Amino acid sequence: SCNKIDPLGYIVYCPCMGRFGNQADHFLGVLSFAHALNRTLVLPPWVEYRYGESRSIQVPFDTYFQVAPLRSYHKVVTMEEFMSHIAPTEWPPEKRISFCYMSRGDGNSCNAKEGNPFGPFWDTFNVDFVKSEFYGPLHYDTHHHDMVKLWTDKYPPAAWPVLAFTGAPASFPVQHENLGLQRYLVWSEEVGAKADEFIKTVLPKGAFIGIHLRNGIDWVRACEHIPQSPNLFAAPQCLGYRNENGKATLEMCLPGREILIRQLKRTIKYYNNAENHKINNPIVSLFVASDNNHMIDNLGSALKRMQVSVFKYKRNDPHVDLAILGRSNFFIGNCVSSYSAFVKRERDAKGYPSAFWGFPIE
Ligand code: GFB
Repeated sequence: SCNKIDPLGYIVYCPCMGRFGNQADHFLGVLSFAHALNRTLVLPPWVEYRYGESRSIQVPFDTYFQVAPLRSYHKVVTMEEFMSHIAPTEWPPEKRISFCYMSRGDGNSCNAKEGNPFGPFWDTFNVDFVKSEFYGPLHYDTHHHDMVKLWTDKYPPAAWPVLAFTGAPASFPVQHENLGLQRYLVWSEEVGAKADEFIKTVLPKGAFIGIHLRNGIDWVRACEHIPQSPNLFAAPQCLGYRNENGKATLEMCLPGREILIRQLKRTIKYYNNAENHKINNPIVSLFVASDNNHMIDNLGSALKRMQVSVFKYKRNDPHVDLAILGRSNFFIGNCVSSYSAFVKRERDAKGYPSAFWGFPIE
C-alpha cells in the first residue's frame, strides 16, 4: 500500500530547527497543515546533534513513534518509503524544487542545503534541488484566513505533486489549535518497553512523581532572556498564548533548590493525604529526568522523611525519559521548555495530572 500514489500530493520537510522538543512542536503543526491541504505527510527522520560532531544525524521517524496511530488521523508515509517507492515517479531529481517563505542566505534561493542540519538532512536521501520556490505571502496557519484555498489554487497537486519545505511549515511553539494532535504520537514499542521495564523493575511498587529538571548551561543562558521575553519558548503552555496567566519568571525557567523541594513536599503531602483521594496509592518514589544535574542526593535527603526514594534512568536517553515522565502518576515540568511541553500534551491527552515549577506565580 505504501507504493500507492496519492493524486492529491505530498508534503516533505526538514525538521531543521531546534532539538527534539522544538521538532515535536513543529511536527504537530505540519501534521495539521498536511491534513488541511489533504496531502500525504512524509514523516521525516528526527534530526539529532551529537557532541563533537559537525553534521547532524537523522533518526528514522518510526524509531521513536508508531506510524499506525497517525494513520487514524491522516495519510502518512515515512521518508524512507517515500524516497524508495514514490519519489522515483512523483519527485524525480529534475523536479526537486525547495520551498521557503522567502529567499534565505545568498542569492535568490532557499539555499535548502546550506549549513547544518540542512545539508546533512537532504544528503541522507541523496536529494539535491534544481530550483527554489518562494511561497510568501502564503503561510501555514490553516485555522484562520482562507489559507487552504490559497495553497491549492497556487500549487494544485497535478502541477505540484510534492511540496518540499526547507524548514517546517509550522509555528513554534505549537499553535493552540493543534495541541490535541499529540494523541496520535504514540511511542514505538521499543521506547515504550524500556519505560515500562524501568517502572516495573527499578522503581519501588507504588505511585511515583516524574519531574523534569532543565538546568544545563544552554538553559541557564536562555533563561537570562526571560525579563525581555515573558512568553519565551513553550511558556504559553502554562501562561496562555496571550499571557493571560501572567509573565514568565526566572523561578519558572530555572527553579532553585528551595523551590523544587518545597513544591515536591507540598505535592507529596497533598497526594498522600487519603482525604484528597487523588490517586489510590501513595507516592513512594520520585523519577528525575534532566539534561544536566539530576540532584539525586539533594532531593533524596530532602524527601527521606517522607519515605520517598529518588531515581533516574541509567543512561542519557531523552526519549525514554519522556516516556517515563508521560507514565508517572503526577508530573512537574518546566513551563518554558518544549521538552517538558511534550510530556504535558501527552498527559493532557490521557487525562493525567501535571504541574509546573514556580507556577502559579506566588
Ligand atoms: O527538546 P528541546 O528542544 O527542549 O531541547 P527545550 C533540549 C534537549 O536537551 C532535548 C536534552 O531534546 C534533550 O536532548 N534534554 C533536555 C534532556 N531535558 C532532558 C532530560 O530530562 N533528559 C534527557 N535525557 N535529555 C530549547 C531548545 O530546549 O533550549 C531551543 O529547543 C534552545 O532551541 C533552548 O536551544 C536553549 O525547549 O528545553
